[in-house]
Amino acid sequence: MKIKRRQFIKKTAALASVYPVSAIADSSVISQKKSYKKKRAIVISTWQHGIPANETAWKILKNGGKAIDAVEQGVRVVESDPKSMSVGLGGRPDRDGNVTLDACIMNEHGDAGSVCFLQHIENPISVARKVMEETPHVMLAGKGALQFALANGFEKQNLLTDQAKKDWQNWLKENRYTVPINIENHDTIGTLALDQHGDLSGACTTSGLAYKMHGRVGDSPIIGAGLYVDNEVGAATATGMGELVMKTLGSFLVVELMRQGASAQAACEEAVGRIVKKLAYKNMQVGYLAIDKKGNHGAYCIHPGFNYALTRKGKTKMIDCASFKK
Ligand code: SD4
Repeated sequence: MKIKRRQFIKKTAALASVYPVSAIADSSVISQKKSYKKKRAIVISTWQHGIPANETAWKILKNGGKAIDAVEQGVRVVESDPKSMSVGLGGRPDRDGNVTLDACIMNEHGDAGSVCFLQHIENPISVARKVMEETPHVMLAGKGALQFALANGFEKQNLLTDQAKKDWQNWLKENRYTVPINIENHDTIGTLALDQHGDLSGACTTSGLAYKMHGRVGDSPIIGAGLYVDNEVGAATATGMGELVMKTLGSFLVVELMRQGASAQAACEEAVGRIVKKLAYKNMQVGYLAIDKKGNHGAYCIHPGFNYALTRKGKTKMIDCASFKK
């Protein structure tokens, strides 16, 4: 980073000796504006909490910011909202009362970063971004991920809110510690964005299935399962029962189908098709979201009930997703 900055300062100084600084600034603004006009930005996120995520992401996209910043900042809002009880602070705990978080992020270069089974950190997506940008690795887990976060200035905190604790204690009474597998106990946020430069990025973050077994990791931090981005083709993210998504490597599948010519919509439908053809899915929900390189979007899920937020030209709307089961 430092070397790049020094090189930049040197270069700018050299240019300034030939051109006045105002001329350099003006010409770069003009060339940026030209390229912005060529692409139509879009951001799309899972579920109702996709609205605040998209609104934050849009502020970045509309000013010509990068998709990677848009998706990170967007999902951070949801991670930090204690009322959103499936992500970050306030996320529902595992069946032993621990809030354990999974998150991953991918940029337009195909770089990826991920954390799983991370405790005590409100914004795992930003830890995942640091893993991507500042380590030679893709994924850090558990104590190692926490150690890395703390070493990078993230604060340790209690993520189990009073409400989540109360719900968990009630759940323990009624459910006698059995792992719940149904379509109602989850709500990950996955966000995909195409910026005005034509670049794609994605982020996915969750506290996973509520009352899962201690140590369970879902699809959301697994590159290719909960999220995949290929800047030549498109991006996809998943929500729902992670085990079904992992067994079919769903997000990678959606992107690969788009590479072979499927529309974003057809690719999501085919990826759901793989699940319902091969796996027991009766009470389990999975939903996919995808955007292609041109900003077309698609979505499909197994059961009715999945919805997503779409933002384009500054306008956000919620859309009910088409489903395999009617
Ligand atoms: C998981 N896929 O941990 C996540 C949960 C989820 O909507 O997406 N909920 O399996």
